[in-house]
Amino acid sequence: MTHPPHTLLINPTITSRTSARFPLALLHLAAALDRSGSSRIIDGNVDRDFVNDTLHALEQDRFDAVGIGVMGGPQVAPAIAVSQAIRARFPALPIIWGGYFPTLHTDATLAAPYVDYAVRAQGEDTLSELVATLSGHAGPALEQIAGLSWKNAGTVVHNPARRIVRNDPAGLLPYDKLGDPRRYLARTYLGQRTVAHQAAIGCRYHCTFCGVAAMFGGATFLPAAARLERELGYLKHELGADSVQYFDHNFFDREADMVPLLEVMARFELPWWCFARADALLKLSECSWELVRKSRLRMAYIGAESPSDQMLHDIRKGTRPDQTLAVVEQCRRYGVIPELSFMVAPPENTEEETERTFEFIRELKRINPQTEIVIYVYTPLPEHSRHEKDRSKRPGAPLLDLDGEPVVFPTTPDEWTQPHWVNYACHVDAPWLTDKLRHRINDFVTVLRCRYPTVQDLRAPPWAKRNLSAMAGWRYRFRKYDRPWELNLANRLVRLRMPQVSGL
Ligand code: B12
Repeated sequence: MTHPPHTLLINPTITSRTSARFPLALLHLAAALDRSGSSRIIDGNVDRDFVNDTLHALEQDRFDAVGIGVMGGPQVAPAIAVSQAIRARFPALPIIWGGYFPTLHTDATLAAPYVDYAVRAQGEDTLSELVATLSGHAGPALEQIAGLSWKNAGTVVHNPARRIVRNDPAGLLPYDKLGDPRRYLARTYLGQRTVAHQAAIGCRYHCTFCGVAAMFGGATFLPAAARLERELGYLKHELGADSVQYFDHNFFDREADMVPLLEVMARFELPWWCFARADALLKLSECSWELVRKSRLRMAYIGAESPSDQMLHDIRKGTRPDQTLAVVEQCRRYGVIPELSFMVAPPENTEEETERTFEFIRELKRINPQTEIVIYVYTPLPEHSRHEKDRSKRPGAPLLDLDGEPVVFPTTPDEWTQPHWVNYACHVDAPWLTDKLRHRINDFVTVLRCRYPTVQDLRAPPWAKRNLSAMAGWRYRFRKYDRPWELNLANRLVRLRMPQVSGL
């Protein structure tokens, strides 16, 4: 007897309860699974005892498989914890990992005894086929499921990649699977009830450092305007959302294709935030800027990465430092706050590049003091993580640690939970970073964020921010970044927010 597959989907805890946003990956997967079966979602960001609740759900109900979404960094440890608990209590139940971690580190994922299947890249169709097969419900043979990696008699098999497709679900995402979806609306800089949404998927660029390029290999699909309209209508009128954070990998794609979406957004007038590129914003026509204004874009997160033409070329970024300078000026004119991210301490010319970046940031702040700055350490992906189409294109020099030894990446999920590898995945530390430079970067960031506290911080009262800014003034002006003990002390009292850790 076969039956329609029933799947349990889990988002292991990665952030605080207040920073929890819709688990969009699981909602998309559930929409696909429910076409020929059924599914349930457990979100560890909201449900803080999610391991026990998972076991409880598995005792209560019969599931054919468990799908776990895993992003590199702090989500790996809770993903292991829940997988091990399931394996111990329900040894026969298939455990499937999907998302960025298993896509970028497939062999490491399948080296773990508590993972049976790794779904690479876009998951809707691969997972639907896999659970149909596992439940005996007329699914294809395992070797025919594109995008799947699996274990066959002890060896790991990587099936061919699956083509990325436009994934507009037929109706609304199944938000009601999350209990009360209003729990996911939050007070942010954008509004009292900010909601997360992803309109387009993928990105047409091939930046060598980026997990998105590794996942999508240059493919991107914009949604139909009708879909955006349907989702925004529900989010605004049913849930009461008053602003939107768009998770699109790169919001501004080709202008002609964007206009129908911007027209929808201009009708809803929900203040918004998105990821964008300097070149795309600079190319936008006056008409489109008018739509951007009407739709109330408040902040655009732009990967500036580096002030160096050479480095931008080597990482295949496709933008130039002069475009970064121009875009902060342009954003000032249109009343949009640019939030620029940089990657300091690259493996080559480590100190020199870092100091140049600090100077470049000062220049940007002179042009547009509202510019928000996010600083990451440059932690390139291992060569094997890159998309198969991009492997060996502009490879960097071999990565060496401080002793001149080649950097060896972890080969199991457990190794990826070691603090220095979690820091690597979060772009806050690298094996070639000296203590001196690590302190220098931290000190610069402290002085900068005290001198210019982020508008995204709603916790610290305005007077505290003003005091901090005044205290940091002389250090910033005279470039006396080293050991800002008084700012660290004041900061501990005020606890300024870190957008790079918690998102908006
Ligand atoms: C929201 C978000 C977060 C949230 C958490 C989300 C959550 N899980 O609750 C927060 C803010 C906590 C977060 C944190 C981090 N994030 Co984050 N995050 C995102 C973001 C913006 C959206 C994710 C999303 O919902 N996408 C929409 C869904 C539909 O797409 P998807 O997740 O890719 O899902 C598809 C597939 O991946 C797959 N899939 C996913 N899960 C599963 C599960 C199963 C079972 C299967 C079969 C398939 C599958 O199928 C899905 C549908 O096709 C992405 C960028 C992006 N636009 O995707 C970055 C992104 C995923 N984050 C990233 C990173 C690196 C991080 C950090 C680890 C580091 C950092 N500094 O940014 C931090 C951790 C910070 C810390 N110190 O704690 C990178 C990952 C790339 C990489 N190299 O691994 C991304 C791509 C951003 C980027 N461009 O660099 N993040």
